Amino acid sequence: MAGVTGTLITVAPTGAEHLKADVPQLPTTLDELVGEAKACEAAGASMIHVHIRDADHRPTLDPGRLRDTVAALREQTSLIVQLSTGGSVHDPLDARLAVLETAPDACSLTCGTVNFGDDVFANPWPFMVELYEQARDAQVVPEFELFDLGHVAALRRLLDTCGLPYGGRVHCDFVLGVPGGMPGTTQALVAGVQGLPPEVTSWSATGIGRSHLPVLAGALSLNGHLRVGMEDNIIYAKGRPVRSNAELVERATRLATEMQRPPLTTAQARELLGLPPRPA
Ligand code: KMH
Ligand code: ZN
Repeated sequence: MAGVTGTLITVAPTGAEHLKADVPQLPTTLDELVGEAKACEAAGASMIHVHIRDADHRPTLDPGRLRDTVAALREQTSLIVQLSTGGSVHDPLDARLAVLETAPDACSLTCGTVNFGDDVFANPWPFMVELYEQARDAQVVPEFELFDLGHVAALRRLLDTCGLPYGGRVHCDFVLGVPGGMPGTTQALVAGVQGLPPEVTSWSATGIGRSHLPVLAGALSLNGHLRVGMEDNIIYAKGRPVRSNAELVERATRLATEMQRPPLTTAQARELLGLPPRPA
């Protein structure tokens, strides 16, 4: 996009899949999440993709907790706050829509149903349209999540049906390597990028698990933006677990900088996504 050069780094610190008992360093409390968010902003992230947990560290879409989380992140960071409307595979569609009532800057919007390991991540067409329209009414910028090549075609249909989202920009994120979706390969990423509608103004990519680094490298070489974080990957290197989200952001910053596309500031990222400047 003219005027904004550099790399948008999104951090997805928690997700809905890993268990705290298995991954104690996963940020599941509000304090842990805000601490990680601050460290990730200092390391080069400009957007945070947020899933929250309840007092027992289980995924929740509780509106009160979501509101408190948005408020705390706004107060203590200048990160763009993107709430997940995907939740966990067990969340009902109405609870996922209600996320928009908690006043985030941005939200995820997955462009179709996909097998998700042994489960199904349901995103029926009428739900996608409803989420799209409610996000526009609430002045929330959607990020279109593309887990499969069919999702790229569904994004085309969504833009034809509903027009441009709030902010007038179209940003999407490839999530590759979910068992059931597109594989985490450069070939799959290239196929996805080649199929993007011309209205798309920016895209990022993330690879699940062992595809994290190959997808990151592929995205950088294709001029894409990056998403990293423990939602997607808990192994830093062979035999070495991730210690914190910040170290994944630090690595992405190093690689993007070497590729002559250093991280965007949060103000630049807001411009890229069509968000108004943060109130002073
Ligand atoms: N947890 C996955 C079932 C999103 O955040 O919008 C869905 C997901 C996508 O993580
Ligand atoms: Zn997510």
